[in-house]
This record gives sequence, C-alpha cells and structure tokens, in this order.
Amino acid sequence: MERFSRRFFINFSTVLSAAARFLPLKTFFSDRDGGIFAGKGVGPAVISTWRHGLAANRAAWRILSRGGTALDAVEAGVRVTEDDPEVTSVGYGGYPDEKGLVTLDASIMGPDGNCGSVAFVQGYRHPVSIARKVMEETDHEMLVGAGAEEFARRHGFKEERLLTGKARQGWLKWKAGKSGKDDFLPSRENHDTVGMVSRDAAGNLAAACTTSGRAFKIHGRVGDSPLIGAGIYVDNEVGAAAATGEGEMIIKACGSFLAVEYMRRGVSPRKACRKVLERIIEREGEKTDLQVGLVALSRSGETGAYSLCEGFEYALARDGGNELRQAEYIIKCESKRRS
Ligand code: SD4
Repeated sequence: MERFSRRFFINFSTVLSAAARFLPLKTFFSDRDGGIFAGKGVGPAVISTWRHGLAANRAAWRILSRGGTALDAVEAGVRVTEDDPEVTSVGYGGYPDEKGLVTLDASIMGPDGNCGSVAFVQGYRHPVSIARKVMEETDHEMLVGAGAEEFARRHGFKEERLLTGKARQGWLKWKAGKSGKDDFLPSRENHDTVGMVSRDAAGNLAAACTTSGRAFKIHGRVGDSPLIGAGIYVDNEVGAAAATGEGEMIIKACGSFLAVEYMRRGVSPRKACRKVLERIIEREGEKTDLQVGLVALSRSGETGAYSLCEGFEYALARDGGNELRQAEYIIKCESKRRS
C-alpha cells in the first residue's frame, strides 16, 4: 500500500509538472490571493503601486525578461514614474511643500539585505538612483537634505528644476484656499507614490520606492518612503513589500517590515498586507479613513495587495502580461463601511 501510494505520488507529480510546462500554471494553481503558484520554476514578477505602475512595470519587465536582476528592475521601473510630469506625487512634476519647494524621498533594497535611501532632496529627479549610489558606494544607509544633494553632485547627477507649471498651479490654488486652521491636513487626493517589489528569474527579490511625499507638507517633512521597514522591506528568504499612502501611519506600524514578518510566519502576501492594515486600524481608530495601500511578493513568487480604503490600484506584471488591478480593501472610507 505504501509502495503503491509512493509510486502513485511520483507518477502524479511527474504528470503534473509535465502539464505545468505546457499550460499556464495559474490555470492549475491560481489561489484566492490572485497570486501565482508557489514553487520552483516560477518566473519573474513585478508589482507596483497605482496606475502609473503599469509604465513602471514595463521598464522593469524589460530588464527581468532579459535575465536582469530584481534590483536593476526596480530602479529602472520607478525611474519611469520619477520622469513623468503628469504624476504629481513623484519626482519631476511632484507637488511641492508648503514653501513651493519640491523635496523628494526614495529608497531601494536588494536581496543581500543591503539598502540605501535619501530624504528631503531637492533638485534631482532620480532620488532612487542616488539612494542606490548611497547603498553601493558608501557604508552609510541614508543621506538627507543638503548632504544628499552634495553627494548626488559628486556622483555626477544633474541638478535641475523639478517644479512644473501644473504642480505650481496646484500649490498656488492650495495656498489661496487654505485657512489658518486646516493648512496641514493630510491631502487625500495625492496618494500616488510609486512603490515596487520584484522577483527575478534567479528568485532574488528587491524593492524600491520614490515620492515627493504629501502635497504641500511642512517644509522638512519626511514620510515612510525612504525609511527601510516602513516604505519598503526585503528579506530574500521570505518576501518583499512596499507601501503607499499616509506615511505617518505606515511609519508607526513599520508597515513593510511587518508585512514581511507576517509572510515569514507563513501568511500569504495578500493576507500579510491585510494584517498590517488591521494593525493600523487597531492603533489609529477613527483616523483610518486615510488611505494606506501595500503590495507584497513572497520568495516563492506569490503576489498580493490590500488597502485600507477603497480605490487602491496596483499593477502586476508576470508571464509577459501587465495588468492593473483593484486591491481589496477593508473600509469604504467615505461611509466607514467595512467590506
Ligand atoms: C508619504 N507615503 O510621503 C508617502 C505618500 C504616498 O501615495 O504614498 N502617497 O507619506
């Protein structure tokens, strides 16, 4: 009996793996998380936040499909968003702070656990690449403000003006409309940071995040995006996560680190993202009609995302496809109704 079962199992798994070579794996194994089959032979994958993640994913995929590394992919991917003047919360064209100055935050983390970040940087459109230089050329992890700008200059980054006409108009409108009472209330419309997590063909993981932060923020404010563990986190043996939304809430929960820790305990990426949001709700109570979204990827290639409020979109690229998805959410924030 035991022999029969073993033989049956071996035959069954041979058939299964042969079938999996010819048919899309998700036909057999797609799980309720919208993830992909967790096993050997799973190809590269990339997930990034919001609609502009589609363009970012395309650039990342070009690298992954040629056998490039996850680290190169996430850097190249989010640079696309940094370049896009229509995205008013990242890089060139980002909304300025209260003083009309565009100040940027970014981070990057690779499979070896190395990471780099910059915060409160002005005049450079690719803070993620400055962050990578910090990671690779120094034994520091984070540079901020004037020091980060000097470092960028020394490494050949080109200084330029990042405030576009569109962003300036938005700032002028905000200034004209603000009252003494509500000037620094969280800006709900502008949650479009790009965070990206990726897995390459070798199974290695990386993450990157880049943002101009909350629109019209107090001069000097830094959010979660450049903070390792908050905006992004990678543990190559477990998974990677990236966050977007109200940075203050993400920082207090160590959002991305916590998502990876849940995955370490065997929780799926989707559930890990949800559990981080539940933790935020526990902490923040009534404040939680502010948006937080998370994307995550496990070592084995399973993907997931979740948001606090309705309306978070993310882009998922794998198997040569690239699609925009609506994340599941916990609260319909306007009415505070739970889904
Ligand atoms: C921040 N988390 O600076 C960023 C903002 C953001 O989508 O994600 N917007 O708080």
